[in-house]
Amino acid sequence: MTLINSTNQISQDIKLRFDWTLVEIQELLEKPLFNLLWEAQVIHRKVNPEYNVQLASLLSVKTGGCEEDCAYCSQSIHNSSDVTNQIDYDVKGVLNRAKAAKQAGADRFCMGWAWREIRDGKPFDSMLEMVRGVRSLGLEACVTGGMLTDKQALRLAEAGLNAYNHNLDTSPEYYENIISTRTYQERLETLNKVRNAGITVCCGGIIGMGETIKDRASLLKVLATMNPHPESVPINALVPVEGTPLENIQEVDSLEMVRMVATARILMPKSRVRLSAGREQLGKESQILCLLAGADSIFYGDSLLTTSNPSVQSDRDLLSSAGVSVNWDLYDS
Ligand code: SAM
Ligand code: DTB
Ligand code: SF4
Repeated sequence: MTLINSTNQISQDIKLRFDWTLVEIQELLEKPLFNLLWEAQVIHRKVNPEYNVQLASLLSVKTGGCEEDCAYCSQSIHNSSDVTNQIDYDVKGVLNRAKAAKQAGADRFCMGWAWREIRDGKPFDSMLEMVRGVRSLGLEACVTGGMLTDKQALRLAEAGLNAYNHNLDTSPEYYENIISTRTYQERLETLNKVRNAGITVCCGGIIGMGETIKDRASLLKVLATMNPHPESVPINALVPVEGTPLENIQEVDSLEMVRMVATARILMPKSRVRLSAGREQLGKESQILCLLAGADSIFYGDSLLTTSNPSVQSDRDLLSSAGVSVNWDLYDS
């Protein structure tokens, strides 16, 4: 008999695979729901027996005016969404927001720039200062700012950046229906630069953009065959924004999110699976199913980048009602 006496040992027993096939992944996504939930939960309980949930707060440091044509995005100059009411933040403003996020209980602070790519110069120097400042507050720092060079990735790593978010968004096959100004290959190259600089990779996608189940499986296959797996995998449901080509698309069924999260947990057992945009449309019960099935992080705070998120209070209530362990001592009451 093998005695397993620590969480670490239990999670060491989980064998990671990097050779998942499209058929296997689609079969998981389409399994009878209870069987899928059971399979995901067995793994989730092993890797996260206390059901800890990482709270990540998000701030749009530079909003709007982006040259890319992502069909879902309010910040693209190709779309007519009105995001002009948001301010651009300086270093002090960002660090004030990071402090407030920490006081509200966040563990991670994610900063977004609506850029096609990072360019050297004052805004990049400020980004580095923001990263150093966020780290010195004792928070994990994550940045999303489009494509970057090897040298910029190394400078971000030196500043202490923990993670860089760059999503693949959808399958390679469906991608051209969503974005034409940047290729899938360019996205993969950006992810490699991040990885080579020693920064952890935060990479996921969006469901509800008109893709098929096979497309979802194909996106997950790209992620789950990366070696190592992305350390964090944000799963977003489309937030339909007025002025974007996807504004009137039919809302995705909440159980589709549950299936996506559960499958991601099975494929990438040790990655953080973040239940990301679209939680307002989900409802309490589906969110709880996602937390049960494998989500171990949420975006926490009243807003995402340009759209709203469940309120801090409703998230505290959600986590309490699920009995999910969060380090409550961190919270301002
Ligand atoms: N410009 C950078 C980039 O594209 O990498 C950073 C910001 S971008 C807004 C970050 C990610 O947010 C996108 O890749 C997409 O997956 C997600 N996102 C943006 N708008 C969304 C929406 N309306 N609904 C769901 N997810 C969205
Ligand atoms: C991610 O995958 N989702 C976040 C974060 N990474 C940067 C962004 C969600 C944006 C939702 C739409 C908005 O608020 O503009
Ligand atoms: Fe620009 Fe990022 Fe929005 Fe695409 S998702 S338009 S790259 S801000």
